[in-house]
Amino acid sequence: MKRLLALLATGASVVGLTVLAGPPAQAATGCSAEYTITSQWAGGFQAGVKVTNLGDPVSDWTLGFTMPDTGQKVVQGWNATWSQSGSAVTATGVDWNRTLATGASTDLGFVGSFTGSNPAPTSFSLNGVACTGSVTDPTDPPTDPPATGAPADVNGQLHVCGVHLCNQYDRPIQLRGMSTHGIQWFGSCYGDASLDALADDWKSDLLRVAMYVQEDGYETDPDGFTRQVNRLVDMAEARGMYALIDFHTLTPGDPNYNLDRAKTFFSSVAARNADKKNVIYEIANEPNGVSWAAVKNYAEQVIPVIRAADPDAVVIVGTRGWSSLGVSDGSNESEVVNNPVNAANIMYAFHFYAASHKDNYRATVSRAASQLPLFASEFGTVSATGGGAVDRASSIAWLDLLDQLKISYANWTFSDADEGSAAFKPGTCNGSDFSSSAVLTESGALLKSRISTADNFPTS
Ligand code: IDC
Repeated sequence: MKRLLALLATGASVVGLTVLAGPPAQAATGCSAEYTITSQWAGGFQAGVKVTNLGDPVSDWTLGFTMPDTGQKVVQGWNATWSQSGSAVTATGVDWNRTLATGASTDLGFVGSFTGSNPAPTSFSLNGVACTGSVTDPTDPPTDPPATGAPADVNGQLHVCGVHLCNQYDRPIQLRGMSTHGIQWFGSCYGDASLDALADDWKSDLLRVAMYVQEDGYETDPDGFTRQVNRLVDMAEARGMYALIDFHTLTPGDPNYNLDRAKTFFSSVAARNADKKNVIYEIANEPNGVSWAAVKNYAEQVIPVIRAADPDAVVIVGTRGWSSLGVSDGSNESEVVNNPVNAANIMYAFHFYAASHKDNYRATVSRAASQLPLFASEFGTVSATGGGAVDRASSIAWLDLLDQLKISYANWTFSDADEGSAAFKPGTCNGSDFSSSAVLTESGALLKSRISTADNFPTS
């Protein structure tokens, strides 16, 4: 776990956290507050505050702190009721966290804006008592065993166990990573330097390889695109990442239009990659304008082709309504629950775009996750067009939900496309810097801050 411990006295502001051992625990002094900037972009930032009550139990609390710079404002907060008057900020506990026993902690957060500099707040207090104490987080090292290798090396061959994705120790895991944009357009974004950054800086667990079938994709050069996909599988493998091979059907929406191409493509990539442990197959990106029965029929013809060559790989099946489990077509998950694909070791795709798809989609995923193995193999922080502004609140709500349900995800896109969903600013892929915060968009900064936190994959 990456967390900044008790640096408040120094007023340190940290972007991109590193693990620090806390100072020795001190006598109870009322409270401790650990302030962390989890991401920052031009004029804005996201911060978390972990509050620990070191005094007597409290049944109602208010946290206070001071913003050192006049331009710093709380825009929107969570897990407390937030207000600000001048430089003074208060956060009051809500129903489920308003009681804090001695030693108990709660995590709050907010999105803020700033005009000049963005120093860490000062003068934290809990119910008027200064938070001068410090705690050593029991989940921080050395009690937390360090990661012992790259994600694909630690987890090995994956399989579906109940509704989860499980690793070689038969334990549920969540993979967090990024999707390419169409490889026919953004090949310059997928070289050694960018993939090193994805593996080493982003600590991504997976690379989704989006191979469009139409739109100047696979259909124009089957052998060439098959080679490109295999090359990216190898590059992901060399960096210890999983590779999700996405047969990116989109228009037309009926995957059966591409059935013969799918059989040809998957028999080839499955045979070529059968001995690898890092490959997952996604057989139809986003079926649309087509019934679930037609999608199921397609899946039941393509999956046996994959199994014949690569029997143990996980396969992801797209769902109706642009992989919305049918919701975008006025249906819901019951059509899949009642009529599942007749194959083992499969998961179902759920895609969303945070600015377009909100509470009713989240409710569907919450419900469906106890009945179907789900994989969020594509999602964006913006609207379903792939452009527009990042919807931070909805994106964070989604990411928190996926984390809670251990649903693996890949974000659209690891590219420098000129649209809000891209992680890099336009022109980045012509250069050699894929690591500094200067090349990230708001979406990229948010996703990097989420994906790069420690995985803690179970190993026994
Ligand atoms: C979008 C790209 C955009 C491209 C368009 C058409 O971001 O640059 O012009 O496709 O190819 C999806 C699709 C994905 C879309 C994305 C955003 O899987 O191909 O990418 N999206 O519209 N489903 C929902 C949204």
